[in-house]
Amino acid sequence: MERTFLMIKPDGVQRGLVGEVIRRLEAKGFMLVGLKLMSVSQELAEQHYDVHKDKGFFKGLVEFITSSPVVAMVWEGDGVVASARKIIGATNPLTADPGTIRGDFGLSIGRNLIHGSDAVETANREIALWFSEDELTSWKPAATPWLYE
Ligand code: D4T
Repeated sequence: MERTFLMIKPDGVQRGLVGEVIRRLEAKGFMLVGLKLMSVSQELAEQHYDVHKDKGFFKGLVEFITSSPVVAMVWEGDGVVASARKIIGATNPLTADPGTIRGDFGLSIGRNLIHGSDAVETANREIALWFSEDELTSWKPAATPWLYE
């Protein structure tokens, strides 16, 4: 089954939106298989955003992500990578559709509340970066037959 890495950024945690984010993904039917509140080291932040290391916003982004705790999560389900990106919404919260997390709660690109892996390969890399195998739990929700044909 497909897995994705989601991270509620410091603004989402500070604004008390952790429950709201988890509620939306649970209500959709996705399964939580890993969850932790943590402070992010400089090294982890730089590795996570390695693809952006030459961009002008990289330094500020790393400072922001390391400034206050985040909630790191792994979610599982058919098509979860692309679907979670839709639930999260466009990178810029001002243009993100209403009904998405960023569209409903955000105002600026540098405070866009949550990260979601952009492809299955990225998800696998990010899950391995943020979680050890023994921090992930495989389980079968009782609702599974009511979610999948
Ligand atoms: P993430 O990776 O956080 O899920 O965001 P996106 O996938 O939607 O967007 P991204 O990779 O292009 O950007 C990563 C991260 O950098 C911040 N950012 C981005 C920023 O502060 N200024 C900018 O100009 C851009 C493009 C926001 C998300």
